[in-house]
Amino acid sequence: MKSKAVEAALNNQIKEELQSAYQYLAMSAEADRLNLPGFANWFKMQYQEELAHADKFFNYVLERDGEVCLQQLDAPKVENASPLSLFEDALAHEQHISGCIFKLKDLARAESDHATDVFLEWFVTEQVEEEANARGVIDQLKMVEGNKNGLFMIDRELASRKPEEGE
Ligand code: OFO
Repeated sequence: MKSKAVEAALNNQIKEELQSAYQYLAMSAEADRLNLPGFANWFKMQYQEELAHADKFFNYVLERDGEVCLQQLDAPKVENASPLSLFEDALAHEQHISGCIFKLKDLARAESDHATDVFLEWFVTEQVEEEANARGVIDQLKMVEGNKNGLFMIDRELASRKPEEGE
């Protein structure tokens, strides 16, 4: 790639996306432990989506004749989770990822890398959706305030999430 700084930042984003996937996989296991199969499904779908995001960055670096440099992942952290804390953590995580994408976009512009700037547009839009999805579930969980029937209904709804087409 023409800009080594952009190439390094894209490689870092591959790691961020894989780290996201790893984190959501751990959250899926935690939801299963809490006997919430719908939550477990939702996080498993999210895990798959993050793998697809990592793949998009991976393919893009190669397409631009860049060098892919994979980095070490950290162990995911999920401790003393509750249904609400899982989604609050998911929202905080997505906000972190949005920040990464914005920084990457700023860098692409500073380096006059127009192709990368355009490539990142998809992720800017995707992050709006990712944050809104997590926020939506948080709102529902706050509405039912731990009521078992309400939680059961949210779990049923989250069980219906399917893999997205083209992800
Ligand atoms: Fe959750 O959007 Fe990628 O990381």
